[in-house]
Amino acid sequence: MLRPQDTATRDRKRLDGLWRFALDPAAEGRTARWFAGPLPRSRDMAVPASFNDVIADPAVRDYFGDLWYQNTVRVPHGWDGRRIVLHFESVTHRATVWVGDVEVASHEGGYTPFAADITEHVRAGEPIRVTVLVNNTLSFQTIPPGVIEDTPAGPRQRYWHDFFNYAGIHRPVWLYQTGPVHLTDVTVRTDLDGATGIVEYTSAASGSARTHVVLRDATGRAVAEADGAEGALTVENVHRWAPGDGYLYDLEVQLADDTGAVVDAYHQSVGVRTVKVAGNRFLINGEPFYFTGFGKHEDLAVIGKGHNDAFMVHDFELLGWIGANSFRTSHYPYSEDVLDYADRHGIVLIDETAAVGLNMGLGGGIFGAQGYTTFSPDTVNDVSRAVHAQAIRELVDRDKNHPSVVLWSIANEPESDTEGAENYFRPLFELTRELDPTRPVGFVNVMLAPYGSCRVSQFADVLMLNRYYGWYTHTGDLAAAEQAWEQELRGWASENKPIIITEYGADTYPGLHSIGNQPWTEEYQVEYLDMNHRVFDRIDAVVGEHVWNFADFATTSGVMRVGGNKKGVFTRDRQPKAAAHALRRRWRKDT
Ligand code: GCB
Repeated sequence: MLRPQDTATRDRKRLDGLWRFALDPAAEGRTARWFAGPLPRSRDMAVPASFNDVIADPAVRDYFGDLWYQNTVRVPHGWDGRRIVLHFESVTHRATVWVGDVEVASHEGGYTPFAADITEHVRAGEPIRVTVLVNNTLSFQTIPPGVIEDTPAGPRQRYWHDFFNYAGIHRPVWLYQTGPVHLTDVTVRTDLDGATGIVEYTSAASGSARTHVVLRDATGRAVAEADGAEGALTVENVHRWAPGDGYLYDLEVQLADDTGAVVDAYHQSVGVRTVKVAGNRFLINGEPFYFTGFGKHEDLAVIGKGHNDAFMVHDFELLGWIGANSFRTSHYPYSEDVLDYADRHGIVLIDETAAVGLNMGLGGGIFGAQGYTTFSPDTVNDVSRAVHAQAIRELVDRDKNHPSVVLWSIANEPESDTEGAENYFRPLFELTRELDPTRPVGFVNVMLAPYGSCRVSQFADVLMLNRYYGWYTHTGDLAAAEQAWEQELRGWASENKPIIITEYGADTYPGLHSIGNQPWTEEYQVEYLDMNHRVFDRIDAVVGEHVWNFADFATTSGVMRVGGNKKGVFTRDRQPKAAAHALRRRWRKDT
């Protein structure tokens, strides 16, 4: 799906701002046709934002079920005769959309875009009522999974992931126009032959038209051109996209009618680079790459998972300050603005689906919901896998052209030591490779499936390990942790695959100090990270270290969490803990 753009032939209008908003605890709105008029009992809600923390009411914060958004917007008067599309970058976790009284779209999955051609239902220059029914419940057949339990106090939403179940319209909403004959897809794949860059492209259009492409460098100079819906362009003395050097070419794809008039134009940025796994090395442009950085979250005070440009830029500034060259979009696809920014600034991404918490073994202590079998006909089953497969398709479709994305992570910490897990994951790895043969594929392994017992890592090109030696085990005893960790890691290293430590971290209450290395203090976080780094530096197969987490973040309440998950190296409002300075000394060669 092409992201809306302003081009020579296309215009877009952003529908962000204040929308009307109403909860629907009795799930009556659909039958009562709330979309057919002004939403009853509505209040204001900001878009984009999670609704949960905007309103000062715990019942709203923890609400699960149906909820409604509505806005009245005017279709630009100049769009007469054009094809008009309504596009949502993400609505969490599912949505049904009406324009006026007509249902125009339905989408499952909270982190990927969807759109509806609404040409027939609107007129240029006139207002339209856009109503969105959002539902934020999680079940065994959703990604991520959850369950609604009947308790003596009433139904409760449980889930097995350690971040707050923020929901709502999280990213921009657009109206845009194209001509009736328009591009529907563009795919680019790049390669290098010495100093020559190769850009293979494929485009798809809604009708018959002639396709012409022009590749321009960053100064706007045309460096290659071709005719045809697909082909390969070569660029002599190519400026490669590389970590720290987000050099982008611009591929303009044009459709022309019989008279030669351009009827559609779309711009696809292109970073020319290669990614490959060779033995235990991770190669970008043929050079071994070592990942430094974090697992992050889309998580902010008040707006929750709502996208915010100022915080996005600030987070990337902090990544630069600390010397991080990469991060993982834990635990779901991030805003496309983040992906674009990473492309432009040469930040490397591990791109993850929202398949987090496919592991009922993680119930104990943190998440509450216990006593379930992960893979079974009544829990995570074939239907769940089909939903997971669709989430992978939508992720690859959305992010396939981003040079920053070097590795797909198809799940975080699923159960992976059982036959059920092996059967569940085999086809999902095959699917991902089929969708994108150019990038390595992996998943993130959990401590409950240590070296020797994991049955899913056999499918992965890269081993991604989350380990908390010195935190969840050997708590406070870093010497014992160091031994145990090294022993396990040496086992994994014998598999001759690159290993990225995708999580290691210690909860740290900012301002808490001790001489005696007490867990939760700033000193302990520094010592804990140092211990991990000693282990990594002794093992050649380790090609990356992503600290958990970039910043403190909101999660479900529980005795293991003090005001959220405090493993951030920065606080939730982005102030550095002592560990941030320590990491900066390790990661920035120039300090
Ligand atoms: C993990 C999870 C992450 C949690 C983290 C923790 O293994 O992948 O989502 O937040 O541990 O802090 O426990």
